[in-house]
Amino acid sequence: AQNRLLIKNGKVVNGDGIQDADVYIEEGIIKQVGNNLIVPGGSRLIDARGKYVIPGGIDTHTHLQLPFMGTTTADDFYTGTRAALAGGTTTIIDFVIPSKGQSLIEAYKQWRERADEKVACDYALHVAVTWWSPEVQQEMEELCRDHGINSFKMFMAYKDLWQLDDTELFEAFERCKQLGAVAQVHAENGDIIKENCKKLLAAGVTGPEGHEMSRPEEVEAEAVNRACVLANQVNCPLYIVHVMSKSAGEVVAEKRRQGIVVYGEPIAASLATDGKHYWNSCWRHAAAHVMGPPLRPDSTTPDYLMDLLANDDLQLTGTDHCTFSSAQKEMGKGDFTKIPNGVNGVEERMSLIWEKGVVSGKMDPTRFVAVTSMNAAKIFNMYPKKGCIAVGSDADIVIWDPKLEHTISAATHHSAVDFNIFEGITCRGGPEYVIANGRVTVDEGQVKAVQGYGSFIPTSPFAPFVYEAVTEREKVHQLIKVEREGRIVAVRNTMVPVV
Ligand code: DUC
Ligand code: ZN
Ligand code: ZN
Repeated sequence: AQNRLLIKNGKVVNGDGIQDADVYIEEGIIKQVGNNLIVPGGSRLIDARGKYVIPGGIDTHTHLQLPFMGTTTADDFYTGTRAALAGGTTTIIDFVIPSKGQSLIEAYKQWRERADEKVACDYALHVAVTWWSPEVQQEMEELCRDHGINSFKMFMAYKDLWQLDDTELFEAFERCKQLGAVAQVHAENGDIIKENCKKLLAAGVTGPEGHEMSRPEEVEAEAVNRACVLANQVNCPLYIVHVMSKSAGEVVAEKRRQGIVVYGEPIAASLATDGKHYWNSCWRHAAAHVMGPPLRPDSTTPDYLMDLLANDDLQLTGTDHCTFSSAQKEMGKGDFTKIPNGVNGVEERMSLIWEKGVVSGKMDPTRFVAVTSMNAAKIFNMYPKKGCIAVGSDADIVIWDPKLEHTISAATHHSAVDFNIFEGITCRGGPEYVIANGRVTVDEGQVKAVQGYGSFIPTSPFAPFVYEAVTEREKVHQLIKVEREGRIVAVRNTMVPVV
């Protein structure tokens, strides 16, 4: 009976519509959606009258158990996924980050080992490309073919650690294009950041405010623009992670208007708080907000990004959940460049977007589902297994109570970190039940996460993995030459049907 669940009388919301319907779940899968369902006896009944029945959230961007800046994040794959479930997120996508020179496959296996035994909800992985060589290119193909990876993230910042230069970015985008993988970028100009940091420290600016001053928003916008230009040279669709500023969001919107395929991911932090905190007189408070790219001192930024998200100039949301305790943040006392970069959000994202997106009147519940779940599932090729409530989909479902009121606080959150950057924000709307793979993991508000219950969700690239076409419908990537009046006027990568 534990495996059978009937959710009655709710409003079922998908990214493309709302219906009054009941949902019947068996063995972790949605078996029926409709009215007057005939279901076996002994099923548990949940009454969702007056509530929304929505697909579990997908957080496109987390860093759990990440070794970074001389320490390791406070949340591991258990506490992080437990916090995710508590907030209505049932799938996370974490980043494998190989160290410079490390085999990507080896790093991938490390992440799988860390995560598999701990995750309380399902997870997928992106792989970061932190250095560039023929071996890396080979391993990218292997990861796509054999290991369920369909996205790669390149860093334009963190010089001397993870940053790629423009030639490497160009080649990496070309490789993603060939593989049909999603190319993601952390868009900030790492060269400028490094120079600005030196100048600020020399001038005696050592506090957390120096972090923002060293990388103002034009440093982000320039990199977003450059990434779009580079990716467009090889016809590669592009995904901008953590869109943090108005000007970065504007670049994405403008490029899309020009017909460039680019997706923008604002995060809980950029949608719900701002960079004024870096000037807070309490060092610990200010340092807690240090993340890369930084939050913006312009306090109109969150509302602006929410508008772009509502009208589809930006498409989906993550959190960059990457937590460090106050003691860990202290490592940067006296030198802001040593403050471990990262903030929380995996638990708060859904409620914050509901409060500041839906309750504010900017978006309706279907758009909320699109930007918190469906679009992520589509872009990372997990749809319709994830991202919707439909027969055959995974039973990842949240009963969302618009009347539930909750004030965010470090005293009550589920993350292992001792600070919450959203402290004191009241959200009207939240998860009453969270069902992950058919299991009730939040039950009338009580969190019942189980370590190791989640599994790895392999994702495959969109382009077929075939270089020798077998059927007419298969496509390969080829260099095409465009000739006009006997002269070559363009040489580009493109997808052409093979006959
Ligand atoms: N930014 C962060 O704040 N933390 C992890 C890595 C990153 O790019
Ligand atoms: Zn990043
Ligand atoms: Zn990140």
